[in-house]
Amino acid sequence: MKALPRKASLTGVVLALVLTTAVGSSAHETQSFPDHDYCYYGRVCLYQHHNYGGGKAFYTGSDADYFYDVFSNSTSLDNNVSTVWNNGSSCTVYLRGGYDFGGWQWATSLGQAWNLNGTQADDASSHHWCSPS
Ligand SMILES: [Ca+2]
Ligand SMILES: [Ca+2]
Repeated sequence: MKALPRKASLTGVVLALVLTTAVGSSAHETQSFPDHDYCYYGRVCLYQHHNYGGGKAFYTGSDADYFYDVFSNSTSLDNNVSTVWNNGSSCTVYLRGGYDFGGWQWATSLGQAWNLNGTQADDASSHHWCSPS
């Protein structure tokens, strides 16, 4: 993983990459679309390409299933996230490889942003605030 240049302090960086065997077999949640306007403070912001490129998607809370979610350019979000930026107000956000907070987890501390590579590249399917699930 490569940390992206950010204005915010990167102190207190905590990384927790834990591979788990559980990949959720979920009933997909009701379709919900994130607000695409801007990565306001308080949101976790996901991008289709590295370095905040391509489609954008912003969430204020946890999301158990990206199956029906789309970026601002209408591209599917599921298994297609390449940059994560935690612009939240209080917690680490945990990207998960599977639905319902299953599969691998990738911790992004407050103010931190990453280009996702390797196992995490184009594979995020849910995220949870403050704890892995
Ligand atoms: Ca969703
Ligand atoms: Ca996935």
